[in-house]
Amino acid sequence: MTLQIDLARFTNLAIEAHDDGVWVVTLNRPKKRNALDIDTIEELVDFFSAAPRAGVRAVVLAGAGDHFCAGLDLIEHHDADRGPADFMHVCLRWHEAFNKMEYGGVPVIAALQGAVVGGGLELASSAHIRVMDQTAYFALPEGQRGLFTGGGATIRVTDLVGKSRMIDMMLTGRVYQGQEAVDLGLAQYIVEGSSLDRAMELARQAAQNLPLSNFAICSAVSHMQNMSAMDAAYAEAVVAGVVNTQPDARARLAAFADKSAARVRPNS
Ligand code: 1HE
Repeated sequence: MTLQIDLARFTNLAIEAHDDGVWVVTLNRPKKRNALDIDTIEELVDFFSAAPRAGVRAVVLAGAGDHFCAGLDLIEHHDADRGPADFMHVCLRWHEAFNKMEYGGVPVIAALQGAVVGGGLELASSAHIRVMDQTAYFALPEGQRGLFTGGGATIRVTDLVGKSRMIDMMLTGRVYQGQEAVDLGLAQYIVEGSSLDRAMELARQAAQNLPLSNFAICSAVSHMQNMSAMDAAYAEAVVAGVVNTQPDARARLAAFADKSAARVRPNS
């Protein structure tokens, strides 16, 4: 049974479903530079919990306005004057949302522009593919604000750029942008025009894969990073046993055998 997602529930996220199974999820508080408040995180948890069972074939995650996301809502955090346990629980909800994205099995492609900073970078690094435009820039200003990362940067940003660069970003507020950001792994694509257009193309491409293949690509790879090499190899064999024998794959294999399927060629 396919789960229905009630779009009327969402106010901080603008959500559009397209016929090809690509859903566009837009952080929609541009006046606040899409800062992540409690309600936005809860909406991300709701959407990404439901997406794998709602027929969503790929998600483009975008931010409205000139900036993708300014990170933690610093005004809400200031006004709430939270204690340690309260903020620990805030962070655990961020992890819930971002883990659902990374491990949910639905491809998530982030379309980035302007500031991708603090928690905004933690959010972007939970996507499977990041596309940046020429205005996008990445930073971890937590150190300067008297804060520390709480939404997974110690794991995901370190994974992208390495421990020393991550520590440098936090200690000095270093900003990465342009081709250098791609070379470091903060984004996989940089475009002259709109990152949203390119992200949509990539999402449509990914949405043509069989859902079970995408499920494995977008959850098994992440899970295997957390395992020993021996266990990961075992898990890979089990996942491949299920995915590579799926009945829906037979038509694709038959098309290769009868030479009607596209061949893999170098870029022209
Ligand atoms: C905000 C936020 C925010 C903007 N929380 N309200 N993140 C940061 O340290 C980044 C903080 N933000 C900025 O550095 C800048 O706002 C931007 C580079 C993102 C955009 O600059 P600009 O000139 O376009 O906008 P602005 O004038 O600074 O802000 C416009 C409005 O957005 C203003 O509100 P207004 O009601 O006065 O109009 C700002 O207050 C509001 N705004 N950013 C709340 N972050 C789980 S731990 C994660 C820890 C972190 O993420 S720390 C990093 C926090």
